[in-house]
Amino acid sequence: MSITRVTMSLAMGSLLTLMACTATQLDDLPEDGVEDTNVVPGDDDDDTTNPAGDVDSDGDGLTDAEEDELGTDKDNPDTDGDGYLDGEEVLGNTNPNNADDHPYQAGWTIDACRNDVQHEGNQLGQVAQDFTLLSQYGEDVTLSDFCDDVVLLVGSASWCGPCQAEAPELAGWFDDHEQQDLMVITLLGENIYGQTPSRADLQEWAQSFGIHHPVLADSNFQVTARFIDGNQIALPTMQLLDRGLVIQVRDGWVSEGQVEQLLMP
Ligand SMILES: [Ca+2]
Ligand SMILES: [Ca+2]
Ligand SMILES: [Ca+2]
Ligand SMILES: [Ca+2]
Repeated sequence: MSITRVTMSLAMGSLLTLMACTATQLDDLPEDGVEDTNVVPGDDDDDTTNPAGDVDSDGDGLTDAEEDELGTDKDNPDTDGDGYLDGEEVLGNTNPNNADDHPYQAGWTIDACRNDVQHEGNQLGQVAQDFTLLSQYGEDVTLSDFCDDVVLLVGSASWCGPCQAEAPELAGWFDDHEQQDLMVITLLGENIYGQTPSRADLQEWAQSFGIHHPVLADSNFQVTARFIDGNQIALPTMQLLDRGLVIQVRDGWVSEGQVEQLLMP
């Protein structure tokens, strides 16, 4: 219980700092021409005459008025009890009223377009079909969450030598380009015994190769196979999706140069 409290107060502290910075930097010019010296978290107006107009009773980064609109509890900083503050969830594009929907532990950014993606199919030029699979953190990861990223999907298996050989290089691509909105997703179809990977198998793969991107259990290669013509899968497979999840390379070889080209503004 004490650990939970410490974590909560730390998270709250950093969120409040963030909110305060945002308010200071993004405020519109004050109507009365006097800069608001009374900037508090959740106070996004510039008046000094009515600072109580935007009260944040529970200190979660959302004003009481905003919480009324969202249907969250203005006296509870974490309405759905998933460990993430209401304000933190709104900033992170997750639902503060649904405990199953929350930011990723690893900090992978969830894009605002996640609920607006129109999935088409798995051919070149189409918006890839969605999937949700277990990650090395024991969480479900959904492709749509990265709708505003360039996404590289890599089909692999624990027993696959060439997959092992390229894994550290791909881990480096992600680390080098994460800030430019690259997401690399490893789809692990089987463990070394040819079985569906457990969470421990996913963790082992990630730790062995210094991977910070999602490593997902793709039971029986179900997602990997969507992009393959015929019955034979030659591992590793690579699919490159542009922003909007539009398929640019389907079951082909992808170079870092190709990835960088898509990342260019
Ligand atoms: Ca609040
Ligand atoms: Ca609240
Ligand atoms: Ca929450
Ligand atoms: Ca939630």
